[in-house]
Amino acid sequence: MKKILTLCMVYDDSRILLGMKKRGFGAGKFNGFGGKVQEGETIEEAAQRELKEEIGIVAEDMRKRGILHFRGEDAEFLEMHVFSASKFEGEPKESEEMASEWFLRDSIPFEKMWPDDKFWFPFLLAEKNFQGHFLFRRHDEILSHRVVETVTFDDFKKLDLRVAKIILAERVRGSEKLLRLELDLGNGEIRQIVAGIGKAHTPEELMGREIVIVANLEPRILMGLESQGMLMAADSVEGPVILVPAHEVLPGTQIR
Ligand code: 6OG
Repeated sequence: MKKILTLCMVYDDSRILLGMKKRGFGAGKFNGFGGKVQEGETIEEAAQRELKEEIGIVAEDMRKRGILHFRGEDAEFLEMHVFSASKFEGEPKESEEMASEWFLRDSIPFEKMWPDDKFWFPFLLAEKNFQGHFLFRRHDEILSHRVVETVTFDDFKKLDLRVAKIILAERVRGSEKLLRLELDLGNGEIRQIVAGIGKAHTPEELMGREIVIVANLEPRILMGLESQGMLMAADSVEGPVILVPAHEVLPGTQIR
């Protein structure tokens, strides 16, 4: 069963407010403020309620910042919704559950906090939204983790991703990895890109194939050649491997 939890971090330009949990889950650790979402309330309402219950303040500018997924080897699953706030009504006070304390942003007591915190705090404090996946052994050891900044759909739409057909491929003299490609983008548009895929691919096998490129990347000079875009490739032990459409489509087709 997946448990949904909230966590609200209160901080300003120089300090962050942390609570020392006195009892229950996470006792003895510093953390933000939060708890379980109850039946009939939204996740945002739960975040506000917990903040009020634990230290008696009401956030005026609470914002959703990220979701962290925790898996344990026993398959228990926690989904923690992280919020932040910097303006609030009331004075933080001690409750039977929590005692709070301000820390300077450059002396956060990570050694007395949950081990995942040091991985996502940099995103939080840099005002970036994030998502993370953690695999835990028991509750104290992280076996693997991945935290990334989330992008909005509008951010994504800024990328002009297109299918391009390779009409020429050759090795760049003096480089083991670089290939120079000429690409057909449809409507008579021909582009040159320089790509580091020469370990996993030979020029011969690439001729006539379709690939995916970021077509609106700022041009770059590599080994004296202008690269007018970037192809998409997946890292592998033999080097980057190209991504291709499953069926042939018209050169220049937009990807969305
Ligand atoms: P109660 O169930 O006691 O609320 N919490 C975690 N916080 C961090 N930073 N890392 C974790 O790693 C956590 N697991 C739980 C969510 C528990 C509070 O503890 C947080 C809740 O705010 C595993 O009401």
